[in-house]
Amino acid sequence: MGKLVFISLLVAALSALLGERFVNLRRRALASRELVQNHLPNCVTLKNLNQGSEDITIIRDGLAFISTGLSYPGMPDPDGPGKIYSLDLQDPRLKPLELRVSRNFDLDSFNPHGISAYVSPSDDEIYLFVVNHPHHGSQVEVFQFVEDDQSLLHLKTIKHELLHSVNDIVAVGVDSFYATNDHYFSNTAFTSLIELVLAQPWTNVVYYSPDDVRVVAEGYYLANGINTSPDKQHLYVVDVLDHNVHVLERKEDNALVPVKAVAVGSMCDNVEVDPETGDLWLGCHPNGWKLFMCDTKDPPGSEVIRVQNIHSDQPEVTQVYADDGQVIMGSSVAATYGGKLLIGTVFHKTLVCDLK
Ligand SMILES: [Ca+2]
Ligand SMILES: [Ca+2]
Repeated sequence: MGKLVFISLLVAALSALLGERFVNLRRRALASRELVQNHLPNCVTLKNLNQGSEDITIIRDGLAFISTGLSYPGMPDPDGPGKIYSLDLQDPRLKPLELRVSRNFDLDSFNPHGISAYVSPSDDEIYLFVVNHPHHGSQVEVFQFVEDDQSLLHLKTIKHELLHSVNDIVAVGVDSFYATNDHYFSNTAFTSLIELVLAQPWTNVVYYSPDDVRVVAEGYYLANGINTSPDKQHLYVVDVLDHNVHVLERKEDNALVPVKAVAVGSMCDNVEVDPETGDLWLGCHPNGWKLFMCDTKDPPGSEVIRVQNIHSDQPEVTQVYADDGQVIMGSSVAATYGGKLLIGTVFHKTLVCDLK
């Protein structure tokens, strides 16, 4: 059965069963609006990164890590297994490099999703935490980045029943992190669709360390991107379906206390934080319905939103880039360094633009 036929039947059945309530839920879940083009100068697509770049993170000196080749229920499948690339934003050639991975790791089933880099303050070693969905499961891989030969040394795989549907992750130590679960059930195309149309606040944030794993925040419709403030005292959790960034305070025992929610007016996905200014950069989906349908004749657009002064009484929310899908479809992440903006997508190209 075609995707459109199946969805139409499901929507008709749920409308009959739930009436007005379902219509309201669906409106919120797949909010759509017309997009006015808002382009930036000197945009170019990055070589070899046209099968998605779901998550990107930039560490010191403009070194970016990029996850590519995500296979996710309901989205177009990539040609082969996923990969991790690095990109030196100080090098004007802007050439992404595929990172080699140590032999003890199963590359054939590698399906990387959210990523987070942790630079150890004691020895400056760089650890890359990668959400992985081999065979559509859910686990976290911890790698050490070996800069000299641009490779990743696989250190360990972390699995836990609370990490059942992980979307994104933020490392807070060499073996500790916070992660979002984007579904209540395990993530399959069917449960994904059911949860999307029912739009219930069933998803959560989990804290993980080797001797302490627990749910530390919950009540999100679809928890997605997660990151910390530069001083690591606050966490930002992006809920795609309620169109908010949730600000939480991090306690000594790693518990989280909700502070406030900041409306961003779009279905935002991953969040990167500028280490100098503390600004939040969000890759967002302006039209959830089009993203879900993935029809290249009526493509999903892309939108980048910046939030400044998020801890003040009046955070400034600005749209920095918007495209109707002719240039780039399904933006999931945005990250900046040195006046450049990198835009990654769930299954399409990767763009780099000048901010001015
Ligand atoms: Ca991330
Ligand atoms: Ca995400």
